[in-house]
Amino acid sequence: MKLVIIITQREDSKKLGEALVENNYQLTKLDSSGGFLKKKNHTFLVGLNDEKLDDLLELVKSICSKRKEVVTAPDFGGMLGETLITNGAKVQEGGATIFVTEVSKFMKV
Ligand code: 2BA
Repeated sequence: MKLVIIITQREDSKKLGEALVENNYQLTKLDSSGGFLKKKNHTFLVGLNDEKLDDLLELVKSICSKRKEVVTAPDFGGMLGETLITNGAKVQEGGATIFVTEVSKFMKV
């Protein structure tokens, strides 16, 4: 069994949550925010049997928007999310960050 942790942008999370339910995945959705940009995002916890993992990853890929480069390089610095950037910055945004972890024990009591 696996526990998949999916961190996604808020823009994608409604659609992803609905698609997960439609496809019979069990999930928990958490409000979260990035440590670097401090933008609000959502984190999904999905517990599933190993044979469903590839289908889940395909589903996430098909829904979460593509990563794109965000450039903020004002000479005078500025805010990126809630972070003050003094020398300009280029970061990748979008898509989803996914961790796949092995579950050693699963129980509901
Ligand atoms: P944030 O921490 O707000 O990061 C937003 C984007 O800023 C990241 O996009 C990355 O392109 C850039 N970034 C993050 N930390 C950086 C640093 N120390 N120096 C330079 N650039 C940095 P993503 O990689 O797509 O990550 C999106 C969100 O996924 C992150 O938001 C965070 O909430 C989560 N995340 C990403 N990697 C993670 C990890 N290894 N562990 C836990 N959460 C992670």
